[in-house]
Amino acid sequence: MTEMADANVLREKYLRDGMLPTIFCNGCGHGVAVDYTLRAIEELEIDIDTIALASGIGCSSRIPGYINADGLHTTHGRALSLATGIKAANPELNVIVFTGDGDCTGIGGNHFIHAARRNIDMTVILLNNFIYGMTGGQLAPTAPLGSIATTAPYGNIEQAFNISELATALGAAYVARWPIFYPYQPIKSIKDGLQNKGFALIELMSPCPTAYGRRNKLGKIDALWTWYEDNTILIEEYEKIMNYGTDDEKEKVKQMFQIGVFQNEVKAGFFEEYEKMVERLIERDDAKGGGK
Ligand SMILES: Cc1ncc(C[n+]2csc(CCOP(=O)(O)OP(=O)(O)O)c2C)c(N)n1
Repeated sequence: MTEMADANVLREKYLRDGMLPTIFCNGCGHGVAVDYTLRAIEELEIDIDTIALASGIGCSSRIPGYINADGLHTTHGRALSLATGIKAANPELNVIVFTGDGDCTGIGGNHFIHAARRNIDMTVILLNNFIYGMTGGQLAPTAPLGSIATTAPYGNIEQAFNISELATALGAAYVARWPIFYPYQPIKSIKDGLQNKGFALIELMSPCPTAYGRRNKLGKIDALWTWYEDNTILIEEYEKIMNYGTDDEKEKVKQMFQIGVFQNEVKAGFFEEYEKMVERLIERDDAKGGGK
């Protein structure tokens, strides 16, 4: 592990001072995601001018505004489409998307499914706080069963999206999920995602004490962090229990969020495949006499 960069140095180098302080509430994990991303960029020595950011709408989608890189703050749920356009226009760019669970899997769900299926070359940092934070706490499609939200005052009765498993099933090249309070693994995953040529999803479980926590008896940050501790399990541990555990242990871990790296494949992203196709067609036309 390289030595951790000083936070003030990162702030000076990468943040737009005039945009600070952020809109994030006390105890929100979104600012930590900014820190992890900047550390990943710094450790990989990526020139910030080669980065293009995109986001939709929501607290998490405000992040590109704080980072001194070119970016698009787009419409709700459409960050991945705009990011696809950026990558198509200039495949040299490192495209990073910041999005929320509502933005990406609620209103933007279909775009997410197809961007992952097509393995579009980009890094998506999805901040899953189980709720529509910015608009005051409507139910998100990721909210666990029983969650209280403004639109679910008697408890959520809908099954939740398992975002990382969905992306894995769709064939995204890189997929990882970490609670935000793990300091090293998310940075490593963001680095791996940035270096991966295909669609990289890093789902960060980010607490929202204001819109989710207060309604769910998790308003104090230590209660939320304990909840994450109690309700997450490393993929390797999960598999061990499913193979060798008792029935009770298996039932218990099935209710938990698996965390870790779900998928890490080396395969060409969409635009690399596209370039190859163009080359094939040029060769075919050349063989036919230059298309004359
Ligand atoms: C088309 C459209 N529908 C609804 C909204 C209202 N809206 C703005 S942000 C938001 C929810 C964002 O939630 P999420 O993506 O989970 O991000 P968070 O704020 O929790 O980080 C909604 C519903 C909008 N701006 N545009």
